[in-house]
Amino acid sequence: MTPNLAPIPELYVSYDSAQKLKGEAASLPSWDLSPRQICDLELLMNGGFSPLKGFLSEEDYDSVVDTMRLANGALWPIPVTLDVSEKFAEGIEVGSDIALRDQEGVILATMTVTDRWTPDKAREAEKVFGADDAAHPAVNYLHHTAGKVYLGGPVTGLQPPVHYDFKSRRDTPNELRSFFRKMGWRKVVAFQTRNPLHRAHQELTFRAAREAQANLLIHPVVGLTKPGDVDHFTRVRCYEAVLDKYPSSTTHLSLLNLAMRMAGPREALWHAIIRKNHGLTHFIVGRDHAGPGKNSAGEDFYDPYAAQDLVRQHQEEVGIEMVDFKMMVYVEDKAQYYPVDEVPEGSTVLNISGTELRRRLREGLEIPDWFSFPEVEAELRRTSPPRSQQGFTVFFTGFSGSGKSTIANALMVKLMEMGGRPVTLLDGDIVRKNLSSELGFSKEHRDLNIRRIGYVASEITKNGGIAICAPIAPYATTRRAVREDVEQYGAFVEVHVATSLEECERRDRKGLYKLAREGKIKEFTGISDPYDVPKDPELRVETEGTDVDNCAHQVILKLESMGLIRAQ
Ligand code: PPS
Repeated sequence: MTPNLAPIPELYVSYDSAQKLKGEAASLPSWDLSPRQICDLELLMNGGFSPLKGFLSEEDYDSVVDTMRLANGALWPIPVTLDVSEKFAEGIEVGSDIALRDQEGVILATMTVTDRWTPDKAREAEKVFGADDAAHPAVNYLHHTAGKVYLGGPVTGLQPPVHYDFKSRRDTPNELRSFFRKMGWRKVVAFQTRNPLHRAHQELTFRAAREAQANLLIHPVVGLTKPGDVDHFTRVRCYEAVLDKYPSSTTHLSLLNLAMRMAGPREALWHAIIRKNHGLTHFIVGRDHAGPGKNSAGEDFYDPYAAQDLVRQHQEEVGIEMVDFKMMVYVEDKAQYYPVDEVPEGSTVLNISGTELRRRLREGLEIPDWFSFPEVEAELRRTSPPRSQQGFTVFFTGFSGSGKSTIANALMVKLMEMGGRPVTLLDGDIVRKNLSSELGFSKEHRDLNIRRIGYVASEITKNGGIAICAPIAPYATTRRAVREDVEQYGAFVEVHVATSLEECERRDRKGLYKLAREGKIKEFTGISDPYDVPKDPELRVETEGTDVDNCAHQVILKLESMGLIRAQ
Protein backbone atom coordinates (compact mmCIF):
# COMPACT_ATOMS: atom_id res chain seq x y z
CA MET A 1 0.00 0.00 0.00
CA THR A 2 1.35 3.44 -0.84
CA PRO A 3 0.98 5.82 2.05
CA ASN A 4 -1.14 8.89 1.46
CA LEU A 5 -0.39 11.34 4.21
CA ALA A 6 -2.10 14.39 2.73
CA PRO A 7 -4.53 16.00 5.20
CA ILE A 8 -7.96 14.40 5.41
CA PRO A 9 -11.04 16.70 5.33
CA GLU A 10 -12.42 17.67 8.74
CA LEU A 11 -15.89 19.04 9.51
CA TYR A 12 -14.67 21.96 11.64
CA VAL A 13 -15.24 25.57 10.65
CA SER A 14 -12.60 28.26 11.36
CA TYR A 15 -12.20 29.62 14.89
CA ASP A 16 -13.91 32.92 14.01
CA SER A 17 -16.87 31.23 12.32
CA ALA A 18 -17.17 28.87 15.27
CA GLN A 19 -17.39 31.80 17.71
CA LYS A 20 -20.10 33.39 15.58
CA LEU A 21 -22.02 30.14 15.09
CA LYS A 22 -21.86 29.36 18.82
CA GLY A 23 -23.68 32.60 19.56
CA GLU A 24 -26.35 31.79 16.99
CA ALA A 25 -26.63 28.13 18.06
CA ALA A 26 -27.45 29.11 21.65
CA SER A 27 -31.09 29.63 20.65
CA LEU A 28 -31.41 26.35 18.69
CA PRO A 29 -33.08 23.25 20.11
CA SER A 30 -30.30 21.41 21.94
CA TRP A 31 -29.53 17.76 22.18
CA ASP A 32 -27.33 16.67 25.10
CA LEU A 33 -25.10 14.00 23.62
CA SER A 34 -24.66 10.64 25.32
CA PRO A 35 -21.09 9.43 26.02
CA ARG A 36 -21.28 7.21 22.92
CA GLN A 37 -22.54 10.05 20.74
CA ILE A 38 -19.69 12.30 21.93
CA CYS A 39 -17.18 9.68 20.79
CA ASP A 40 -18.95 9.35 17.42
CA LEU A 41 -19.13 13.11 16.95
CA GLU A 42 -15.42 13.56 17.68
CA LEU A 43 -14.47 11.05 14.99
CA LEU A 44 -16.98 12.53 12.54
CA MET A 45 -15.57 16.01 13.03
CA ASN A 46 -11.87 15.12 12.89
CA GLY A 47 -12.16 12.91 9.80
CA GLY A 48 -11.73 9.59 11.62
CA PHE A 49 -15.09 8.53 10.15
CA SER A 50 -14.40 9.92 6.67
CA PRO A 51 -16.24 9.81 4.22
CA LEU A 52 -19.16 10.47 6.60
CA LYS A 53 -20.15 14.14 6.77
CA GLY A 54 -22.62 13.75 9.61
CA PHE A 55 -24.94 11.28 11.31
CA LEU A 56 -26.44 8.85 8.76
CA SER A 57 -29.54 9.77 6.77
CA GLU A 58 -32.34 7.20 6.59
CA GLU A 59 -31.30 6.14 3.08
CA ASP A 60 -27.67 5.69 4.12
CA TYR A 61 -28.74 3.89 7.29
CA ASP A 62 -30.88 1.38 5.38
CA SER A 63 -28.11 0.81 2.92
CA VAL A 64 -25.44 0.36 5.64
CA VAL A 65 -27.64 -2.06 7.56
CA ASP A 66 -28.37 -4.14 4.44
CA THR A 67 -25.18 -3.90 2.39
CA MET A 68 -22.40 -2.39 4.58
CA ARG A 69 -22.29 0.49 2.10
CA LEU A 70 -23.58 4.06 2.02
CA ALA A 71 -26.26 4.80 -0.59
CA ASN A 72 -23.49 6.09 -2.90
CA GLY A 73 -21.71 2.74 -2.72
CA ALA A 74 -18.87 3.72 -0.33
CA LEU A 75 -17.93 0.96 2.09
CA TRP A 76 -19.23 1.69 5.64
CA PRO A 77 -20.17 -1.24 7.86
CA ILE A 78 -21.50 0.33 11.10
CA PRO A 79 -24.53 2.64 11.46
CA VAL A 80 -23.43 5.92 13.04
CA THR A 81 -26.77 7.38 14.00
CA LEU A 82 -28.02 10.12 16.30
CA ASP A 83 -30.62 8.41 18.49
CA VAL A 84 -32.89 10.75 20.46
CA SER A 85 -36.00 10.50 22.61
CA GLU A 86 -39.47 10.65 21.02
CA LYS A 87 -40.15 13.78 23.02
CA PHE A 88 -37.14 15.63 21.60
CA ALA A 89 -37.83 14.38 18.06
CA GLU A 90 -41.44 15.63 18.14
CA GLY A 91 -40.28 19.23 18.39
CA ILE A 92 -37.78 19.02 15.49
CA GLU A 93 -38.76 20.09 11.96
CA VAL A 94 -36.95 18.36 9.12
CA GLY A 95 -34.75 21.04 7.50
CA SER A 96 -34.03 22.86 10.78
CA ASP A 97 -30.75 23.07 12.71
CA ILE A 98 -30.07 21.68 16.17
CA ALA A 99 -27.18 22.26 18.58
CA LEU A 100 -25.22 19.25 19.83
CA ARG A 101 -23.90 19.75 23.35
CA ASP A 102 -21.57 17.78 25.61
CA GLN A 103 -22.66 16.70 29.06
CA GLU A 104 -21.69 20.04 30.58
CA GLY A 105 -23.79 21.92 28.03
CA VAL A 106 -20.92 23.12 25.79
CA ILE A 107 -21.97 23.35 22.12
CA LEU A 108 -19.66 21.13 20.08
CA ALA A 109 -21.47 21.18 16.74
CA THR A 110 -24.64 21.98 14.91
CA MET A 111 -26.53 19.58 12.68
CA THR A 112 -29.01 20.30 9.90
CA VAL A 113 -31.70 17.66 10.34
CA THR A 114 -32.43 16.17 6.93
CA ASP A 115 -34.03 12.94 8.21
CA ARG A 116 -36.09 11.82 11.16
CA TRP A 117 -37.31 8.23 11.45
CA THR A 118 -38.17 5.41 13.81
CA PRO A 119 -35.81 2.54 13.06
CA ASP A 120 -36.66 -1.14 13.17
CA LYS A 121 -34.19 -1.99 15.92
CA ALA A 122 -34.75 -5.74 15.75
CA ARG A 123 -33.74 -5.63 12.08
CA GLU A 124 -30.67 -3.50 12.87
CA ALA A 125 -29.69 -6.01 15.57
CA GLU A 126 -30.11 -9.00 13.23
CA LYS A 127 -28.29 -7.50 10.28
CA VAL A 128 -25.51 -5.51 11.93
CA PHE A 129 -24.79 -7.59 15.03
CA GLY A 130 -25.93 -10.94 13.70
CA ALA A 131 -28.72 -11.61 16.24
CA ASP A 132 -31.38 -9.79 18.18
CA ASP A 133 -29.93 -11.11 21.42
CA ALA A 134 -29.55 -8.83 24.44
CA ALA A 135 -26.46 -10.77 25.55
CA HIS A 136 -24.71 -8.72 22.85
CA PRO A 137 -23.69 -5.43 24.52
CA ALA A 138 -24.54 -3.31 21.45
CA VAL A 139 -27.94 -4.99 21.03
CA ASN A 140 -28.64 -4.43 24.70
CA TYR A 141 -27.64 -0.78 24.22
CA LEU A 142 -29.80 -0.49 21.12
CA HIS A 143 -32.94 -1.69 22.91
CA HIS A 144 -32.40 -0.34 26.41
CA THR A 145 -30.24 2.80 26.18
CA ALA A 146 -30.57 4.26 22.68
CA GLY A 147 -33.48 6.61 21.96
CA LYS A 148 -36.44 5.45 19.87
CA VAL A 149 -35.98 7.95 17.03
CA TYR A 150 -32.99 8.61 14.78
CA LEU A 151 -32.07 12.01 13.35
CA GLY A 152 -29.73 12.31 10.39
CA GLY A 153 -27.95 15.15 8.67
CA PRO A 154 -24.66 16.95 8.04
CA VAL A 155 -22.66 18.23 10.99
CA THR A 156 -20.81 21.54 11.32
CA GLY A 157 -18.00 21.20 13.86
CA LEU A 158 -17.44 24.07 16.27
CA GLN A 159 -14.99 22.53 18.72
CA PRO A 160 -13.70 19.09 19.68
CA PRO A 161 -14.86 17.47 22.92
CA VAL A 162 -12.59 18.45 25.80
CA HIS A 163 -10.37 15.77 27.34
CA TYR A 164 -8.54 16.40 30.56
CA ASP A 165 -6.67 13.09 30.61
CA PHE A 166 -3.63 12.01 28.58
CA LYS A 167 -3.93 15.05 26.28
CA SER A 168 -0.52 14.56 24.70
CA ARG A 169 -1.34 10.96 23.77
CA ARG A 170 -4.50 11.82 21.80
CA ASP A 171 -4.09 12.52 18.08
CA THR A 172 -6.55 13.41 15.36
CA PRO A 173 -6.10 11.66 11.99
CA ASN A 174 -4.34 14.74 10.66
CA GLU A 175 -2.05 15.00 13.68
CA LEU A 176 -1.01 11.38 13.19
CA ARG A 177 -0.57 11.88 9.45
CA SER A 178 1.71 14.85 10.02
CA PHE A 179 3.62 12.93 12.73
CA PHE A 180 4.28 10.09 10.26
CA ARG A 181 5.33 12.62 7.61
CA LYS A 182 7.69 14.35 10.00
CA MET A 183 9.23 11.07 11.15
CA GLY A 184 9.51 9.80 7.59
CA TRP A 185 7.47 6.70 8.50
CA ARG A 186 6.21 5.46 5.15
CA LYS A 187 4.71 2.19 6.35
CA VAL A 188 3.00 1.92 9.71
CA VAL A 189 1.21 -1.07 11.25
CA ALA A 190 -1.65 -0.31 13.66
CA PHE A 191 -2.43 -2.50 16.63
CA GLN A 192 -5.96 -2.08 17.97
CA THR A 193 -6.54 -3.07 21.57
CA ARG A 194 -8.90 -2.68 24.53
CA ASN A 195 -6.83 -4.75 26.96
CA PRO A 196 -3.58 -4.26 28.84
CA LEU A 197 -0.53 -5.45 26.88
CA HIS A 198 1.67 -8.25 28.17
CA ARG A 199 4.86 -9.80 26.82
CA ALA A 200 3.08 -11.88 24.15
CA HIS A 201 1.46 -8.75 22.70
CA GLN A 202 4.75 -6.91 22.64
CA GLU A 203 6.32 -9.84 20.79
CA LEU A 204 3.53 -10.21 18.25
CA THR A 205 3.22 -6.51 17.47
CA PHE A 206 6.93 -6.04 17.03
CA ARG A 207 7.13 -9.15 14.86
CA ALA A 208 4.22 -7.90 12.72
CA ALA A 209 5.97 -4.56 12.18
CA ARG A 210 9.29 -6.25 11.36
CA GLU A 211 7.67 -8.58 8.84
CA ALA A 212 5.95 -5.68 7.09
CA GLN A 213 9.21 -3.66 7.36
CA ALA A 214 7.13 -0.98 8.95
CA ASN A 215 6.91 1.14 12.09
CA LEU A 216 4.35 0.35 14.73
CA LEU A 217 1.44 2.32 16.17
CA ILE A 218 -0.14 1.04 19.37
CA HIS A 219 -3.63 2.44 18.88
CA PRO A 220 -5.80 1.50 21.86
CA VAL A 221 -9.43 2.44 22.21
CA VAL A 222 -10.10 4.74 25.15
CA GLY A 223 -13.69 5.75 24.28
CA LEU A 224 -16.13 3.01 25.17
CA THR A 225 -15.14 -0.65 25.17
CA LYS A 226 -16.79 -3.80 26.42
CA PRO A 227 -18.51 -3.45 29.82
CA GLY A 228 -16.24 -4.95 32.46
CA ASP A 229 -12.95 -4.10 30.67
CA VAL A 230 -10.03 -2.64 32.61
CA ASP A 231 -10.60 1.13 32.77
CA HIS A 232 -8.64 3.20 30.27
CA PHE A 233 -6.70 5.16 32.91
CA THR A 234 -5.08 1.97 34.13
CA ARG A 235 -4.58 0.67 30.61
CA VAL A 236 -2.85 3.79 29.38
CA ARG A 237 -0.40 3.67 32.30
CA CYS A 238 0.27 0.05 31.30
CA TYR A 239 0.75 0.95 27.61
CA GLU A 240 3.20 3.69 28.57
CA ALA A 241 5.25 1.13 30.47
CA VAL A 242 5.26 -1.29 27.52
CA LEU A 243 6.30 1.44 25.10
CA ASP A 244 9.78 1.44 26.67
CA LYS A 245 10.21 -2.22 25.70
CA TYR A 246 10.34 -1.50 21.96
CA PRO A 247 13.54 -0.36 20.28
CA SER A 248 13.56 3.43 20.45
CA SER A 249 11.91 5.43 17.64
CA THR A 250 10.23 2.38 16.15
CA THR A 251 6.90 2.60 17.93
CA HIS A 252 4.35 5.25 18.80
CA LEU A 253 1.37 5.21 21.18
CA SER A 254 -1.79 7.12 20.34
CA LEU A 255 -5.22 6.93 21.98
CA LEU A 256 -8.38 6.54 19.91
CA ASN A 257 -11.61 7.92 21.36
CA LEU A 258 -13.80 5.36 19.63
CA ALA A 259 -17.03 3.92 21.06
CA MET A 260 -16.70 0.24 20.17
CA ARG A 261 -19.82 -1.81 19.33
CA MET A 262 -18.18 -5.25 19.65
CA ALA A 263 -19.62 -6.08 16.23
CA GLY A 264 -16.95 -8.66 15.28
CA PRO A 265 -16.38 -8.81 11.50
CA ARG A 266 -18.24 -5.58 10.66
CA GLU A 267 -16.40 -3.85 13.47
CA ALA A 268 -13.01 -5.12 12.23
CA LEU A 269 -13.71 -3.65 8.82
CA TRP A 270 -14.80 -0.39 10.45
CA HIS A 271 -11.57 -0.33 12.48
CA ALA A 272 -9.59 -0.82 9.26
CA ILE A 273 -11.32 2.16 7.59
CA ILE A 274 -10.73 4.31 10.69
CA ARG A 275 -7.02 3.33 10.69
CA LYS A 276 -6.73 4.11 7.00
CA ASN A 277 -8.13 7.57 7.81
CA HIS A 278 -5.44 7.97 10.47
CA GLY A 279 -2.72 7.42 7.87
CA LEU A 280 -1.90 3.77 8.62
CA THR A 281 -0.83 1.36 5.88
CA HIS A 282 -1.20 -1.94 7.76
CA PHE A 283 -3.63 -3.22 10.35
CA ILE A 284 -3.33 -6.24 12.64
CA VAL A 285 -6.52 -8.33 12.88
CA GLY A 286 -6.68 -11.29 15.20
CA ARG A 287 -8.87 -14.22 16.03
CA ASP A 288 -12.33 -13.05 17.14
CA HIS A 289 -11.49 -9.35 16.62
CA ALA A 290 -13.94 -7.13 18.58
CA GLY A 291 -15.86 -10.23 19.68
CA PRO A 292 -18.66 -9.63 22.22
CA GLY A 293 -18.32 -12.95 24.08
CA LYS A 294 -21.01 -15.61 24.27
CA ASN A 295 -24.65 -15.28 23.19
CA SER A 296 -27.57 -16.21 25.43
CA ALA A 297 -27.25 -19.85 24.34
CA GLY A 298 -23.62 -19.86 25.49
CA GLU A 299 -22.17 -19.88 21.95
CA ASP A 300 -19.85 -17.44 20.17
CA PHE A 301 -21.67 -14.69 18.28
CA TYR A 302 -19.26 -14.87 15.34
CA ASP A 303 -17.01 -17.39 13.68
CA PRO A 304 -13.56 -16.60 15.13
CA TYR A 305 -12.03 -16.10 11.67
CA ALA A 306 -14.92 -14.13 10.12
CA ALA A 307 -13.31 -10.78 11.02
CA GLN A 308 -10.05 -11.65 9.27
CA ASP A 309 -11.93 -12.96 6.22
CA LEU A 310 -14.04 -9.82 5.87
CA VAL A 311 -11.10 -7.42 6.23
CA ARG A 312 -8.96 -9.47 3.83
CA GLN A 313 -11.77 -9.41 1.29
CA HIS A 314 -12.01 -5.60 1.37
CA GLN A 315 -8.41 -4.55 2.06
CA GLU A 316 -7.73 -3.32 -1.51
CA GLU A 317 -10.85 -1.19 -1.52
CA VAL A 318 -10.12 0.28 1.92
CA GLY A 319 -6.47 0.85 1.04
CA ILE A 320 -4.94 -0.81 4.10
CA GLU A 321 -3.18 -4.17 4.27
CA MET A 322 -4.34 -6.68 6.83
CA VAL A 323 -1.66 -8.35 8.93
CA ASP A 324 -2.49 -11.66 10.62
CA PHE A 325 -2.28 -11.53 14.38
CA LYS A 326 0.14 -14.32 15.27
CA MET A 327 -0.81 -16.00 18.51
CA MET A 328 2.43 -16.07 20.54
CA VAL A 329 3.13 -18.62 23.25
CA TYR A 330 5.97 -18.95 25.74
CA VAL A 331 8.23 -21.95 25.17
CA GLU A 332 9.65 -22.82 28.56
CA ASP A 333 12.76 -24.76 27.53
CA LYS A 334 13.82 -22.01 25.09
CA ALA A 335 12.80 -19.23 27.51
CA GLN A 336 11.28 -17.22 24.67
CA TYR A 337 8.09 -16.56 22.76
CA TYR A 338 7.24 -18.37 19.51
CA PRO A 339 4.29 -18.09 17.13
CA VAL A 340 2.03 -20.98 18.04
CA ASP A 341 2.57 -22.67 14.65
CA GLU A 342 6.39 -22.51 14.94
CA VAL A 343 6.83 -24.10 18.36
CA PRO A 344 9.70 -26.64 18.27
CA GLU A 345 8.38 -30.17 18.56
CA GLY A 346 8.15 -31.66 22.03
CA SER A 347 8.57 -28.35 23.86
CA THR A 348 6.57 -27.24 26.86
CA VAL A 349 4.35 -24.29 26.09
CA LEU A 350 3.07 -21.95 28.81
CA ASN A 351 0.11 -19.62 28.60
CA ILE A 352 -2.19 -17.75 30.98
CA SER A 353 -5.71 -16.92 29.79
CA GLY A 354 -7.43 -13.60 30.51
CA THR A 355 -9.77 -15.36 32.96
CA GLU A 356 -6.85 -16.96 34.79
CA LEU A 357 -5.03 -13.61 34.96
CA ARG A 358 -8.10 -11.95 36.48
CA ARG A 359 -8.37 -14.80 39.02
CA ARG A 360 -4.75 -14.41 40.05
CA LEU A 361 -5.14 -10.67 40.46
CA ARG A 362 -8.36 -11.11 42.42
CA GLU A 363 -6.82 -13.64 44.75
CA GLY A 364 -3.46 -11.88 45.03
CA LEU A 365 -1.61 -14.85 43.47
CA GLU A 366 1.69 -14.76 41.61
CA ILE A 367 1.91 -13.59 37.99
CA PRO A 368 5.04 -15.11 36.47
CA ASP A 369 7.70 -12.87 35.03
CA TRP A 370 7.58 -14.60 31.62
CA PHE A 371 3.93 -13.57 31.26
CA SER A 372 4.00 -9.83 31.88
CA PHE A 373 6.23 -6.87 32.62
CA PRO A 374 6.72 -5.94 36.30
CA GLU A 375 5.46 -2.37 35.64
CA VAL A 376 2.25 -3.68 34.04
CA GLU A 377 1.68 -6.12 36.86
CA ALA A 378 2.18 -3.34 39.43
CA GLU A 379 -0.38 -1.11 37.69
CA LEU A 380 -2.94 -3.91 37.49
CA ARG A 381 -2.45 -4.79 41.13
CA ARG A 382 -2.89 -1.14 42.08
CA THR A 383 -6.27 -1.06 40.28
CA SER A 384 -7.39 -4.58 41.18
CA PRO A 385 -6.14 -5.31 44.69
CA PRO A 386 -7.03 -8.76 46.01
CA ARG A 387 -10.67 -9.12 46.96
CA SER A 388 -9.83 -9.03 50.66
CA GLN A 389 -8.78 -5.40 50.16
CA GLN A 390 -11.60 -4.33 47.84
CA GLY A 391 -14.93 -2.81 48.77
CA PHE A 392 -18.10 -4.94 48.67
CA THR A 393 -21.83 -4.81 49.44
CA VAL A 394 -23.92 -7.19 51.52
CA PHE A 395 -27.56 -6.79 50.54
CA PHE A 396 -30.12 -8.32 52.91
CA THR A 397 -33.66 -8.76 51.62
CA GLY A 398 -36.75 -10.24 53.28
CA PHE A 399 -40.13 -9.45 54.79
CA SER A 400 -40.64 -6.74 57.37
CA GLY A 401 -39.74 -8.23 60.73
CA SER A 402 -37.74 -11.07 59.18
CA GLY A 403 -34.66 -10.12 61.17
CA LYS A 404 -32.71 -8.27 58.44
CA SER A 405 -31.82 -5.28 60.60
CA THR A 406 -30.80 -7.34 63.61
CA ILE A 407 -28.52 -9.61 61.57
CA ALA A 408 -27.17 -6.60 59.65
CA ASN A 409 -26.29 -4.86 62.90
CA ALA A 410 -24.55 -7.96 64.25
CA LEU A 411 -22.64 -8.35 61.00
CA MET A 412 -21.58 -4.71 61.09
CA VAL A 413 -20.15 -5.07 64.58
CA LYS A 414 -18.30 -8.28 63.68
CA LEU A 415 -16.77 -6.62 60.59
CA MET A 416 -15.78 -3.55 62.61
CA GLU A 417 -14.14 -5.79 65.16
CA MET A 418 -12.03 -7.26 62.35
CA GLY A 419 -11.11 -3.75 61.14
CA GLY A 420 -9.38 -2.74 57.92
CA ARG A 421 -12.27 -1.25 55.97
CA PRO A 422 -14.95 1.30 56.90
CA VAL A 423 -18.41 -0.25 57.31
CA THR A 424 -21.68 1.59 56.58
CA LEU A 425 -25.11 0.26 57.48
CA LEU A 426 -27.95 1.28 55.15
CA ASP A 427 -30.82 -0.17 57.08
CA GLY A 428 -34.37 0.28 55.68
CA ASP A 429 -35.41 2.64 58.46
CA ILE A 430 -32.15 4.65 58.42
CA VAL A 431 -32.48 5.16 54.66
CA ARG A 432 -36.11 6.14 54.83
CA LYS A 433 -35.21 8.76 57.44
CA ASN A 434 -32.08 10.20 55.78
CA LEU A 435 -32.37 9.58 52.04
CA SER A 436 -35.99 8.78 51.20
CA SER A 437 -38.12 10.63 53.72
CA GLU A 438 -40.56 11.82 51.03
CA LEU A 439 -41.23 8.31 49.67
CA GLY A 440 -44.12 5.95 50.35
CA PHE A 441 -44.57 2.27 49.47
CA SER A 442 -45.90 2.26 45.89
CA LYS A 443 -43.85 0.19 43.41
CA GLU A 444 -42.43 3.37 41.95
CA HIS A 445 -41.38 4.74 45.34
CA ARG A 446 -39.95 1.44 46.55
CA ASP A 447 -37.90 1.23 43.34
CA LEU A 448 -36.60 4.76 43.83
CA ASN A 449 -35.72 3.97 47.41
CA ILE A 450 -33.79 0.81 46.46
CA ARG A 451 -32.00 2.51 43.55
CA ARG A 452 -30.83 5.23 45.94
CA ILE A 453 -29.51 2.58 48.31
CA GLY A 454 -27.81 0.92 45.33
CA TYR A 455 -26.18 4.16 44.29
CA VAL A 456 -24.78 4.85 47.76
CA ALA A 457 -23.67 1.23 48.16
CA SER A 458 -21.90 1.29 44.79
CA GLU A 459 -20.04 4.47 45.74
CA ILE A 460 -18.99 2.93 49.08
CA THR A 461 -17.89 -0.22 47.26
CA LYS A 462 -15.95 1.80 44.67
CA ASN A 463 -14.11 3.60 47.44
CA GLY A 464 -13.06 0.41 49.17
CA GLY A 465 -15.62 0.31 51.98
CA ILE A 466 -18.20 -2.24 53.06
CA ALA A 467 -21.88 -1.36 52.58
CA ILE A 468 -24.48 -3.39 54.45
CA CYS A 469 -28.00 -2.79 53.13
CA ALA A 470 -31.15 -4.11 54.81
CA PRO A 471 -34.31 -3.00 53.02
CA ILE A 472 -37.26 -5.25 52.13
CA ALA A 473 -36.44 -4.72 48.40
CA PRO A 474 -39.40 -6.81 47.22
CA TYR A 475 -38.80 -6.63 43.44
CA ALA A 476 -36.29 -8.96 41.74
CA THR A 477 -35.66 -6.62 38.79
CA THR A 478 -34.75 -3.75 41.10
CA ARG A 479 -32.43 -5.96 43.14
CA ARG A 480 -30.81 -7.02 39.89
CA ALA A 481 -30.28 -3.39 38.85
CA VAL A 482 -28.59 -2.67 42.19
CA ARG A 483 -26.40 -5.72 41.71
CA GLU A 484 -25.30 -4.35 38.34
CA ASP A 485 -24.55 -0.93 39.85
CA VAL A 486 -22.40 -2.45 42.57
CA GLU A 487 -20.66 -5.16 40.53
CA GLN A 488 -18.91 -2.53 38.42
CA TYR A 489 -16.79 -1.89 41.50
CA GLY A 490 -16.80 -4.95 43.73
CA ALA A 491 -18.70 -7.97 44.96
CA PHE A 492 -22.44 -7.95 45.62
CA VAL A 493 -23.56 -10.51 48.19
CA GLU A 494 -27.31 -10.98 48.26
CA VAL A 495 -28.57 -12.53 51.50
CA HIS A 496 -32.18 -13.66 51.63
CA VAL A 497 -33.44 -13.60 55.19
CA ALA A 498 -35.96 -16.34 54.59
CA THR A 499 -38.21 -15.99 57.62
CA SER A 500 -41.70 -17.07 56.60
CA LEU A 501 -44.52 -14.58 56.46
CA GLU A 502 -46.38 -16.52 59.16
CA GLU A 503 -43.41 -16.23 61.52
CA CYS A 504 -42.96 -12.49 60.80
CA GLU A 505 -46.65 -11.95 61.45
CA ARG A 506 -46.50 -14.01 64.63
CA ARG A 507 -43.54 -11.93 65.89
CA ASP A 508 -45.11 -8.65 64.66
CA ARG A 509 -42.43 -6.66 66.50
CA LYS A 510 -43.69 -3.29 65.32
CA GLY A 511 -47.40 -4.13 65.37
CA LEU A 512 -47.58 -3.36 61.64
CA TYR A 513 -48.95 -6.72 60.46
CA LYS A 514 -51.99 -6.29 62.68
CA LEU A 515 -52.63 -2.86 61.19
CA ALA A 516 -52.05 -4.22 57.67
CA ARG A 517 -54.58 -7.04 58.27
CA GLU A 518 -57.07 -4.47 59.46
CA GLY A 519 -56.49 -2.53 56.24
CA LYS A 520 -55.06 0.42 58.16
CA ILE A 521 -51.71 0.17 56.32
CA LYS A 522 -52.04 -0.23 52.56
CA GLU A 523 -49.61 -1.93 50.17
CA PHE A 524 -48.02 -3.95 52.97
CA THR A 525 -45.42 -6.42 51.75
CA GLY A 526 -46.65 -10.00 52.00
CA ILE A 527 -50.17 -8.98 52.99
CA SER A 528 -51.37 -6.64 50.25
CA ASP A 529 -48.20 -6.16 48.19
CA PRO A 530 -45.91 -8.66 46.41
CA TYR A 531 -42.51 -10.05 47.41
CA ASP A 532 -40.39 -11.81 44.75
CA VAL A 533 -38.47 -14.52 46.58
CA PRO A 534 -34.78 -14.36 45.47
CA LYS A 535 -34.11 -17.31 43.16
CA ASP A 536 -30.36 -17.44 43.38
CA PRO A 537 -28.99 -15.39 46.28
CA GLU A 538 -25.40 -15.84 47.42
CA LEU A 539 -26.82 -16.96 50.80
CA ARG A 540 -30.19 -17.82 52.28
CA VAL A 541 -30.47 -17.71 56.09
CA GLU A 542 -33.26 -19.36 58.01
CA THR A 543 -33.88 -17.47 61.24
CA GLU A 544 -36.47 -19.72 62.80
CA GLY A 545 -34.70 -21.68 65.53
CA THR A 546 -31.33 -20.00 64.86
CA ASP A 547 -29.98 -17.14 66.97
CA VAL A 548 -28.83 -13.82 65.49
CA ASP A 549 -25.18 -14.45 66.25
CA ASN A 550 -25.27 -17.67 64.27
CA CYS A 551 -27.03 -16.02 61.32
CA ALA A 552 -24.40 -13.26 61.22
CA HIS A 553 -21.70 -15.92 61.46
CA GLN A 554 -23.13 -17.68 58.38
CA VAL A 555 -22.68 -14.43 56.47
CA ILE A 556 -19.10 -14.08 57.73
CA LEU A 557 -18.35 -17.64 56.52
CA LYS A 558 -19.81 -16.80 53.12
CA LEU A 559 -17.69 -13.66 52.86
CA GLU A 560 -14.61 -15.69 53.77
CA SER A 561 -15.38 -18.33 51.13
CA MET A 562 -15.69 -15.58 48.52
CA GLY A 563 -12.28 -14.22 49.50
CA LEU A 564 -13.77 -10.93 50.69
CA ILE A 565 -12.40 -11.25 54.18
CA ARG A 566 -9.34 -13.14 55.31
CA ALA A 567 -9.65 -16.09 57.68
CA GLN A 568 -8.77 -14.90 61.19
S1 PPS B 1 -38.77 -1.17 50.58
O1 PPS B 1 -39.93 -1.90 50.01
O2 PPS B 1 -37.57 -1.93 50.49
O3 PPS B 1 -38.66 0.18 50.00
O4 PPS B 1 -39.11 -0.99 52.12
P1 PPS B 1 -38.11 -0.47 53.26
O5 PPS B 1 -37.47 0.82 52.86
O6 PPS B 1 -37.18 -1.56 53.66
O7 PPS B 1 -39.08 -0.12 54.44
C1 PPS B 1 -39.68 -1.12 55.13
C2 PPS B 1 -40.00 -0.64 56.56
O8 PPS B 1 -41.07 0.28 56.50
C3 PPS B 1 -42.13 -0.10 57.38
N1 PPS B 1 -43.36 -0.10 56.55
C4 PPS B 1 -43.69 -0.97 55.57
N2 PPS B 1 -43.10 -2.09 55.07
C5 PPS B 1 -43.68 -2.73 54.04
N3 PPS B 1 -44.84 -2.33 53.46
C6 PPS B 1 -45.45 -1.22 53.90
N4 PPS B 1 -46.59 -0.80 53.32
C7 PPS B 1 -44.90 -0.49 54.99
N5 PPS B 1 -45.23 0.64 55.65
C8 PPS B 1 -44.31 0.83 56.59
C9 PPS B 1 -41.76 -1.41 58.02
O9 PPS B 1 -41.45 -1.11 59.34
C10 PPS B 1 -40.46 -1.84 57.33
O10 PPS B 1 -39.42 -2.06 58.26
P2 PPS B 1 -38.66 -3.46 58.46
O11 PPS B 1 -37.37 -3.09 59.11
O12 PPS B 1 -38.47 -4.14 57.13
O13 PPS B 1 -39.54 -4.23 59.36
